[in-house]
Amino acid sequence: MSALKEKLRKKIEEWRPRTTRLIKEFSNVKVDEVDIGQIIGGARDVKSLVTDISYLDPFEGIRFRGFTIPEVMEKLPKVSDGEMPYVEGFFFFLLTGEIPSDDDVKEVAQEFSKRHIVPKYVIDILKAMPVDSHPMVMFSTAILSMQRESEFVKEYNSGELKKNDYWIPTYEDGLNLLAKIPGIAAFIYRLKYKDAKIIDPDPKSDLGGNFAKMMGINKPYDDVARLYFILHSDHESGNVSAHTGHLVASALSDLYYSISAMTNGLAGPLHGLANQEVLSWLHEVYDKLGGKVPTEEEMKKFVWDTLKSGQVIPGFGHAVLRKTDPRYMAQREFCLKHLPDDPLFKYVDLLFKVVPPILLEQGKAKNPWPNVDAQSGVIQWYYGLKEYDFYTVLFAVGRAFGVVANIIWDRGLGYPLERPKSVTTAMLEEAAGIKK
Ligand code: CMX
Repeated sequence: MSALKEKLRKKIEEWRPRTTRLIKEFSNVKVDEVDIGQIIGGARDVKSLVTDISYLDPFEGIRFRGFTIPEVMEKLPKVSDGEMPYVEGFFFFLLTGEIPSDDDVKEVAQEFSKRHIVPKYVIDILKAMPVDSHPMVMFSTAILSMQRESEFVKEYNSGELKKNDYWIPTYEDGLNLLAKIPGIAAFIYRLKYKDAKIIDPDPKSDLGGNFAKMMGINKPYDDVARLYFILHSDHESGNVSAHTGHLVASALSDLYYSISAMTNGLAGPLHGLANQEVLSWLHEVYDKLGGKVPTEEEMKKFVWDTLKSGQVIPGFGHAVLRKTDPRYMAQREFCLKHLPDDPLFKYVDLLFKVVPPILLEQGKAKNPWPNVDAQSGVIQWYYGLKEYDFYTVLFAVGRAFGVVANIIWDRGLGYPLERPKSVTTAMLEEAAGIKK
């Protein structure tokens, strides 16, 4: 057993009695109430999920295993010739809650390296897909096609697998999958946009460095990849992608089904696709103004025109956050350091100034501040990744690290099938005292 798996076994076994005790002795304790607004309104704020991997405070933003983004960036082991932590170390941290040593990072890197080869049939499937397939469809299909590899399914079907051990083959599926998805993403990119000129992986390089190499983008894109995957990894469990992954896995569907489903949830314009939408929206302004940086007044007019046409301003607002997303701020800091004079960053910077007061004046959005998606595309664009319908695939690679870690723990703690109750409209009317 690898050191990480052994550590995880110990942690899960130590943690399990806490969950068991809560369910056995305190099942009837109320932690929340639900009103009609929440039932019709997408279960907003209903406390009905549990995860110890990240927590999202509406005003502070995300904490991964108790640490803010700046703390994670400061504490985790960094690549010697870069500014960002290893994704491998970050995954160790998500799984265990411990800051990894250099040896821990090395072990995860070795695990990924020995599992990185993408089966040939996946390559054939991707090549056979219509050229205008969205990269998210290709990514999700590639993941789903590998379901036949599932160790969980093999062990479950053997009839020998005990419930307390469900997490073990899930862990194997998780590592197998995470090791392959950066290569699958890069393959899709090169196939679709670079005349199928595929670049071989460098299994000796860390995950971020290898990804940059396979994408064919020079330094510091390796650091951009590390930053991007870490920031997008987890945002507690209620967001559409994480929740979908958890929900599908709760039926004991394996990780290939769950992560493919997670990807499909992420592909919506109100969620991960917003980063693509931000860039296409910014380019509308860019083209209209012939590339010149708009004045504040011109930008305000563009924002109002978008709102008046009934569209949302992509990259702004959030279902939980009530302040500027710290993931936005981390990327903004990166931009201020590495691309302060980039014209598109100037657009984004201007939007940061003009959009919140306009959304406040319009009075609909509960949170007028920017989210992660408002800032991420501009960095990709700057480093030459200009095909913005690919951006959500990058988000999905990152999100998979968080969702895999969560599902391994779900299985370790024996969380059951998810099955909320629905009611009819007539029942709600009756509860509201509406007379027919
Ligand atoms: N532009 C215009 N209107 C907005 C808005 C925005 N950026 N954000 C919210 N609103 C509107 C909503 O559409 C809603 O309008 P209606 O009452 O007419 O339906 C109203 O304000 C209230 O919405 P809310 O409670 O503030 O927001 P929700 O929790 O319903 O939705 C979100 C959250 C993110 C979907 C929404 O803010 C939005 O559509 N933002 C733009 C898309 C975006 O950036 N998504 C990415 C989020 C981060 C991620 O998951 O990747």
